[in-house]
Amino acid sequence: MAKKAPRRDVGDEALHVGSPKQWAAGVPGVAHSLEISYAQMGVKRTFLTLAQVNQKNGFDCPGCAWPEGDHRSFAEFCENGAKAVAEEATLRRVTREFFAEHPVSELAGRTDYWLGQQGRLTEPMFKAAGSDHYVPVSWDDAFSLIADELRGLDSPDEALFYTSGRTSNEAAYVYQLLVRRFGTNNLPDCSNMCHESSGSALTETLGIGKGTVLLDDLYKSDLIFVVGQNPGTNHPRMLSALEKAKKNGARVIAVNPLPEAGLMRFKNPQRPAGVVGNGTQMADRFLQIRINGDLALFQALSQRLLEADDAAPGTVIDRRFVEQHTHGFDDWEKHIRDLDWGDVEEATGLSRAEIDDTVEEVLGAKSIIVCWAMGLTQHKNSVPTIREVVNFLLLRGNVGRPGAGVCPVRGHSNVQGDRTMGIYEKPPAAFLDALRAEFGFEPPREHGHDVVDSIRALRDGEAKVFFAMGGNFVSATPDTEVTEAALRKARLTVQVSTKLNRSHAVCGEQALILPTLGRTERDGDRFVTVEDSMGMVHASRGRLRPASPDLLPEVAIVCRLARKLFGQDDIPWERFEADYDAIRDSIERVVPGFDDFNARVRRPGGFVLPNAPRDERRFATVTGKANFTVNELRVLRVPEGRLLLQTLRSHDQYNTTIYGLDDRYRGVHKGRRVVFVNPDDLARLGIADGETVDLISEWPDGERTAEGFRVIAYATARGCCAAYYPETNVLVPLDSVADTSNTPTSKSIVVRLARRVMSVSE
Ligand SMILES: Nc1nc2c(c(=O)[nH]1)N[C@H]1C(S)=C(S)[C@@H](COP(=O)(O)OP(=O)(O)OC[C@H]3O[C@@H](n4cnc5c(=O)[nH]c(N)nc54)[C@H](O)[C@@H]3O)O[C@H]1N2
Ligand SMILES: Nc1nc2c(c(=O)[nH]1)N[C@H]1C(S)=C(S)[C@@H](COP(=O)(O)OP(=O)(O)OC[C@H]3O[C@@H](n4cnc5c(=O)[nH]c(N)nc54)[C@H](O)[C@@H]3O)O[C@H]1N2
Ligand SMILES: [Mo]
Repeated sequence: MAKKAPRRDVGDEALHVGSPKQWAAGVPGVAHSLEISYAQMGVKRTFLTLAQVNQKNGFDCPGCAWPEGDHRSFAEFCENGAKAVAEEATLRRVTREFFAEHPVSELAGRTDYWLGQQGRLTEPMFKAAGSDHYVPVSWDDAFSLIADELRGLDSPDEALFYTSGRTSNEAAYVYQLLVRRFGTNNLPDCSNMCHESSGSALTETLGIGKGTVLLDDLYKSDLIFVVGQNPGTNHPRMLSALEKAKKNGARVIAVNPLPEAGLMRFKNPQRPAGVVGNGTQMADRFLQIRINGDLALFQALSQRLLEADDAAPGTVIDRRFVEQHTHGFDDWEKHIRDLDWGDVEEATGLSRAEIDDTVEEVLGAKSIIVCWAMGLTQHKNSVPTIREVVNFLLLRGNVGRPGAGVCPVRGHSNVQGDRTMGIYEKPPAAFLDALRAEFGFEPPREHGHDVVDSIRALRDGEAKVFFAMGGNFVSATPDTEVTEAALRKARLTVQVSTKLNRSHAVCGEQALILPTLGRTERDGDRFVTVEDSMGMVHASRGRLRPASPDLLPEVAIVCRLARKLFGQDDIPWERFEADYDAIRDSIERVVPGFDDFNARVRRPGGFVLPNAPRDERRFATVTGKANFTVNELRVLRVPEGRLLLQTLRSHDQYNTTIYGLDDRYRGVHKGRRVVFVNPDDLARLGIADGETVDLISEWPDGERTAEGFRVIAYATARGCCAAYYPETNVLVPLDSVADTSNTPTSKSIVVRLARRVMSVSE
């Protein structure tokens, strides 16, 4: 069966391709974000709002999870943070009249961009079975409907409760409580598609599913690897931190198939000197790796380090650390010494000289940090790859001391906090025990469904109710057609959302839209808390008037639904809704590390969660030590005439929210259906820059096609290509996932480019 993505894109007729930029941020960045902000919310509101971002008494930027520094400048945000804020603080509104005018079937044919541009949701809406329209519904009726459907299920496991990573700690905590009180661990979250591979690998090897460095470590480090990450677009404030690290003497090595603008040069918009002038050269070394070559690269680096230690025994390997704190070194060493260099060169596309020069840098560095994001986590072998990064660091004792460690750079602004609060389909027994002790009910022990398994359960009719706390499940997940059909089979889908998106249009038989407050908006006199990528917990207080008087905060939505669902209950839902301090007191008793939560989070800047590997070189693994692991190098060989495709973000998008149709740094304007290919590959394939092609992936169950992409000759690594997500999600089958973490393989898909014969109508 051939699966094709329906063409929903507009505006590509105007597509224009210029030359890519060598540097990121600076004047065009600020000007561009202000343009988007003015259009969404006018000049006055723009300045009032942006002045609050990431200030100590303001709200946490809904952009990314990069931590705030201690010394905040007046405008502690970046171009893309400003766009995320503008998207939420927009003055545009989606009203009941809008839904009367636009049937669901029509909305399903619109692009993610068009849907997002319609503005903020304003009141609860309901689509009845068989109807093609959403109509207004009262909050009370909405909760009754959900409670009735949930109670009518044969088993609590027939319901799925998704979370996207913007949800606050308080909302996440009461949400997982409701779900477990109801009786299931079906808590899939965006992490399953994001850093799950990091969590799996780090828990096994270091005993914690998070990073082990603080901002200060970056400033003390000698050498920072930035692997599989595009911070210029996705974590712009990280560039300021790297700039400061470099001032203190650090060197930066970028490992990426693409020469991303921010990694090459950076002009800091926070400083006058950054706005003019040439900016800072970011990467001292750029390893243009082939997609999926990172496991081989880190094995090669480690092998060279072992050899260097042979030549000068005791000078390279941190023997004391290895002996005292690690397990499995001998087996790993034996395995690495057998490394096949032919395989390394084929997998990485790098020369031996490039690797040797990198080893020289490693030998000269007393402390090393490896940062990474989606370029490492979304492959079949992602977990082994990240384990190999850990091996490389352990060898020289680069964990648990200043300036050294692992730094998975998280995506959504509170995705890490949500996991800490128990949003996890495989909760540890200790967490469930603590919940039982706190609330006196027996939480379910059986593991629940993650994202991919949730889609299978819907597809196979095993799940019937789908509830989403934020996000855009339909557009974020792989195998678009399979997933859309699966969601449409649900008896009820419920979306708690700020903005209109595709998951409202591709919905169950019955569907509810529950509009909620965003980060920027006032929630009475209450504040919420979030945890950033480095385990700092701090308060976030919205200041803007809510987009509509009919919005409820996420906490209230959960607590009111719980009261309908459970009736008389021992859990104080009403109190939780009114008083977030009461929620935080409960978190303090259930989640380790939150002692004196209410007092400490009120201190400016908040507090840092304990981190055993970082703080005491203690590793809570099965062996009680940090584990060296043996990982097979299997070169991902691409058949003749095919390329390895990665799906990534443009500069003008936040995941499935499309801010605009430009990708300025890569020279793309007014369109998104483009594929970046190395010119040598184009010559080999006989395809010219500017031609239109279909992207086709071939699988045992048939081909999948994403139609109509303009080819751009681009300096990506040979044999590789890149196109934007979510347009390309159709190419990844549900079963193509990372081993262990079950994360869709969005970064390594074998595709063929098929030249398109334009029909007259196009
Ligand atoms: N403005 C903005 N900010 C965001 C987001 C957004 O959409 N917009 N999304 C947020 C979220 S949820 C997340 S998870 C993060 C995502 O942050 P990133 O991970 O930076 O996002 P991607 O665009 O997926 O970029 C992947 C990068 O990895 C590289 N890469 C791909 N494959 C490989 C490989 O095999 N090896 C190596 N070494 N590199 C590879 C790509 O060339 C690209 O530079 O950003 C967060 N912040
Ligand atoms: N092919 C491919 N697929 C991918 C990826 C990839 O790189 N390639 N990346 C994956 C990654 S890393 C991630 S994290 C997922 C993202 O998956 P999701 O988190 O599900 O998607 P988002 O686009 O971030 O969700 C946007 C929607 O969230 C809602 N929203 C925004 N703020 C709030 C809020 O404060 N509260 C509530 N309740 N709702 C809010 C808005 O309605 C908005 O439409 O996608 C994954 N999918
Ligand atoms: Mo993410």
